[in-house]
Amino acid sequence: MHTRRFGALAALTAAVVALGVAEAVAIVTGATTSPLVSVGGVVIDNVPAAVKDFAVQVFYTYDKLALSVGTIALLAAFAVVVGVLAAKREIIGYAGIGLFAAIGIAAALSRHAAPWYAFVPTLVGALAGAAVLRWLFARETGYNATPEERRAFLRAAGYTLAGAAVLGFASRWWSTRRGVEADRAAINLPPVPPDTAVSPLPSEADAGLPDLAPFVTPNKDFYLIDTALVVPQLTSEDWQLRIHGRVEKEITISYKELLQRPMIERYATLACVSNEVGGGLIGNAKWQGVRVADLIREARPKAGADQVVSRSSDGFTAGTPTAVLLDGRDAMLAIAMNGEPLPVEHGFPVRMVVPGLYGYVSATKWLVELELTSFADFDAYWIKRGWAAQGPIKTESRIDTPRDGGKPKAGDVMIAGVAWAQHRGISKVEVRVDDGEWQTATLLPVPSIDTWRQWTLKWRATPGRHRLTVRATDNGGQTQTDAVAPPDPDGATGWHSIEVDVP
Ligand SMILES: Nc1nc2c(c(=O)[nH]1)N[C@H]1C(S)=C(S)[C@@H](COP(=O)(O)O)O[C@H]1N2
Ligand SMILES: [Mo]
Repeated sequence: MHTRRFGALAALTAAVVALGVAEAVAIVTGATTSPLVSVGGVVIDNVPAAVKDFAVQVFYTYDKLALSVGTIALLAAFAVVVGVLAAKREIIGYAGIGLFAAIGIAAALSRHAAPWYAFVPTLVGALAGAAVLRWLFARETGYNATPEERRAFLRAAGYTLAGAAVLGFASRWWSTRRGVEADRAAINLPPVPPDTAVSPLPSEADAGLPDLAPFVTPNKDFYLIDTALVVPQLTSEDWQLRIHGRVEKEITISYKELLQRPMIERYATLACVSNEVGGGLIGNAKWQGVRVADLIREARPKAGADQVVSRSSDGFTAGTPTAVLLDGRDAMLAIAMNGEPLPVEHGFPVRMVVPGLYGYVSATKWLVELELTSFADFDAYWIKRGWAAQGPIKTESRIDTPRDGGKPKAGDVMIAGVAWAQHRGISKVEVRVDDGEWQTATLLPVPSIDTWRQWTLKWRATPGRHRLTVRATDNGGQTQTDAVAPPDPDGATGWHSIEVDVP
């Protein structure tokens, strides 16, 4: 007979040992075989879209951390309940561990491209957890223990718990930061021939104002959106791309072979369909890579193959119109971002970049497959979850400075921001102060129609509260609509508007 408090402590220790050992074993078998990662992945792929959008909005890209913390908290609560029951009947403890193992194993085996041995980390972890539970229960002398015995026992349990937690975190850190970072650091990017390289940016492309998004977004500041609970670890050695499906000729290409193909370099602005009006899920980078169109033509698509599904190593998919990839725009398999090999979290070793389309229908990171199919035959990841199959980027603009709620001094104030309509280009940006006339802003130069464009407008600010509103017009003459729409299903619309208080 044991106390409830003892039962809870013993079960908690067993749970931490189980998870820590599973993480350590997962180093050998691959991160996605870990119970925490695979259960988290199942949750990410199956939560209702509304809950996920809410989480993305609340936690931005920290939603994964929130998910991990939430999962661990839930597990701890589960362990405590099981432990309390097990204090009366020890067998309940093993039943609880068995349930935990069944869920972990089912999740691990269900993940994309799961190896047959994906059950091993959870199984070994569960056995270790059960052994610890037995050990703790056997050592505890229950109600008759002397205070010394009790303290000695608590110490033993505490050390076990702490040791397992450290083992788990160290393993996680090791498995996500080793190999692939070293591989990435050793990559020598092939030179880009002058005729397909970008010309140096004119210094006037960037007004360089405080708070204004720089024309080129540094990699460390570039927004991150993906469904991967742990960043897929894919070395350039392991990487290969398979082009298959409705093609005359299937193609498989290695990283080495990819690097030997003609290289192009382009500036292109990526945007997320989930970006709210005025939001920050957009960034501009210089990409280096290989034209997708050349590879697709070599594979010779069959009639009716109107969709190219790009698939990542973790099973994410995006569906891009074949016609868009072949229409002459600089769609590429990117290997470098702003002059360095793709950062691991941005898709190392290879990702797609397609100017003009939102990321969810084009920008697949950790790319391993291009499958020619049709829109009628296959719905990609976000399409299954209700988002639009076609995702051209909408014409939008944003005020970066002054800031919303800012207090600029009366007199000359520089209003500035960015406007974008990728692959159509921006022809005009207008700003309105309160209910005044639309005033035409100065447009800064851009290297192509595939990037955002900075704009500036000098304003003689007068004391009081003012509302500033911006709207852009693309090269097709379409002015950004004022109709307010949420991101779901194909991108937010409306005018960005801010308020300032001029003292
Ligand atoms: N493998 C994979 N690629 C992906 C995604 C993903 O979830 N998994 N998300 C897409 C979405 S929705 C966007 S907006 C872009 C974001 O790219 P970034 O994280 O490099 O900014 O990646 C795209 N590529
Ligand atoms: Mo996105």
